[in-house]
Amino acid sequence: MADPSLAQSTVDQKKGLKDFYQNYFPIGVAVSPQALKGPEAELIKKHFNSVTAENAMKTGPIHPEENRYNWEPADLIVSFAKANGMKMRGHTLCWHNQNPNWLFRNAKGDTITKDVLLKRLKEHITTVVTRYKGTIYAWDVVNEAVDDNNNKFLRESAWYKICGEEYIAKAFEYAHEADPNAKLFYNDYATEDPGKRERIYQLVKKLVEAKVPIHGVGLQGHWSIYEPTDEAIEKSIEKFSALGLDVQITELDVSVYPLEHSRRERRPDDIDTFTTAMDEKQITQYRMLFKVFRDHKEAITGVTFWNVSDKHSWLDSFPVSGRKNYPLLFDQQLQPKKAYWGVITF
Ligand code: HAH
Repeated sequence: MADPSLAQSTVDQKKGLKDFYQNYFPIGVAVSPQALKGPEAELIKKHFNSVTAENAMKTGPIHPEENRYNWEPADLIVSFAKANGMKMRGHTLCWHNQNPNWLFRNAKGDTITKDVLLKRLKEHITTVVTRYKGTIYAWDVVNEAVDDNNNKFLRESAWYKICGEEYIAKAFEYAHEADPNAKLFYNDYATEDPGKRERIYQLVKKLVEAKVPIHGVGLQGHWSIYEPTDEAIEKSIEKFSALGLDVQITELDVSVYPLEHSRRERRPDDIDTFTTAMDEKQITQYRMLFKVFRDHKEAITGVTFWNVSDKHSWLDSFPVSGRKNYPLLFDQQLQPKKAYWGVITF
């Protein structure tokens, strides 16, 4: 392949990612309210036509106490999206992580019953979805409910332990009641792993057959320069799409390290400089990914990056805290990387 950065001298510099992809799908980005000021805001406006709150709409941050919602950070992001004519995806209504302490317990500190938990879920979903009705066009309703272990099915989260499988269908029903026009997604990672893909498929198929209001599957897309292959991703896109569901890539980033899914301490051999070899592999991987996405544009209704630039990404602290990562298309100075030119030349 010719050096994609050569494109730099030939393409219209005013165009951003979203413009190169206008005939394909919206290009989104996960943001914090801080990213909506200064140079990052300019970068976001130039390149993206959809936004997601990285954290601000998760249950812990937005609903810290039973009778108190913390709307401000989420509202700031929603206003930014509106002011700039961008679409907005909601993330996320029901997850095993980043929940407030009060959610699963009563005043005495005992675990609550299924009845009470489903009431809380309904109240939470109704309140949040209603507030952003008409603005948020798609919601990640349930995030990561499926277990990573091939011998298990659903993750043994507090949701599952208290309610059993039913909480999943209920979450979709509550969201649909609150905003019948919103597109409702089941969202998960490692969707290209054969075992996990099959388990997610079984779950989603069951929901579709039971006429639960689910409209799409989100493939998070936390990938790496080493994996997955194009065949694995195509298989996932085609399999979920065949259920009549929209498919979105909801949390895209391409780590420069092999994938690991559990937290661990940094080791002396965890060198974290961005090498030329990583750069080269990242160009190839990003080009491959976007080719697959373009080839499946009939199935794919959105591609969202998880963070703006290498200046800051959640992968700087996960799974290895303190190990710098370089997973995005813009570098630490917010300049397009070689992989960027690779993605926009096709
Ligand atoms: C995602 N989990 C979450 O959906 C998102 O809300 C968060 O901000 C970052 C990542 C991904 C994940 C993983 O790749 C491996 C293990 C657990 C979770």
